[in-house]
Amino acid sequence: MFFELYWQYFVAGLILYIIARIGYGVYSGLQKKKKAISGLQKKYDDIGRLDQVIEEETDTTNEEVEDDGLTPALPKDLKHIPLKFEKLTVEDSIAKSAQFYDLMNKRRTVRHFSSDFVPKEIIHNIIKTAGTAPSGAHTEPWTYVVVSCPEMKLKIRQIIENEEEINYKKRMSREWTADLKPLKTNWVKEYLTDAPYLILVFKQLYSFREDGRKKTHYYNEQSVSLAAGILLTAIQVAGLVSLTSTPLNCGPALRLLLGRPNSEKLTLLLPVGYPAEGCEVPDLKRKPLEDIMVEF
Ligand code: IYR
Repeated sequence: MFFELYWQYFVAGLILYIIARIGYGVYSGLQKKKKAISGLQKKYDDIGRLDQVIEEETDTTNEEVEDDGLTPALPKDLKHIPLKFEKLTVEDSIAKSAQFYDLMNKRRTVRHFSSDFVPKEIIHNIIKTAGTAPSGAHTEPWTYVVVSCPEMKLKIRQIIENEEEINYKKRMSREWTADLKPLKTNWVKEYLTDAPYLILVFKQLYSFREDGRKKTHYYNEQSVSLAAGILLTAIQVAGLVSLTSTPLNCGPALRLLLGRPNSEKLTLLLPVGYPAEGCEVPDLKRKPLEDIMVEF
């Protein structure tokens, strides 16, 4: 038979094939390792170069640093001054924190406003207070647009009611509208023309320095959220009420109406003033401390 006659050749062929496969495996493994090593080498080289760049950029004795595009947005020689801090006694600290909690615990979201006059000075103080919020690299990425002009308030109301009707009827899920039922909200927003002031909070995604270069606003979302918390607190301290609203799909139209640039996005709209006579709010309960805090 053919196989009986030539079996030695078959066996030799098979052995050669196995040796070739093993050889190729070893070779390609070595190639892969070589590639990985040269990748790592490149990475280290890049890090080395980066270190060198950082070193050069931070070398303040080098005058050319001014033109390299890495000059900080804040003054390079910004002074550091002693902190103004008055230490309270423990008793005062306990009393003040408890009093402040009582005041803030009375804060309620109000949907029915009176049109009673509120002096502008109060609104200015409130916004100055919001402007004390911390921000990423002290970029202060916020613009507060205060609207008291009745025609402008009406235009804002029209934009919002048109969109909110579509939101309630089409865009919001059935679960969402069901969850809002107990709060008795809908797309009719009388407060937008009743309240003496509307404060629209815009977050600035970026801005420009005096020399026209772009200024990055790090953590603008968090910075504006922190400022909004302080804004609500200042409104409460001033004895006024507000409603934290986030008009869905109205941002671009309101931004254009109010002449704000493309670099700004509407984050919140708050009517601010006094509550309407006989104003009611939902009887909501707040979570107790043990449900919102975990201690170690
Ligand atoms: N923006 C709508 C819907 C709305 C959504 C939530 I979440 C609320 O807590 C309340 C309302 C409105 O202002 O009616």
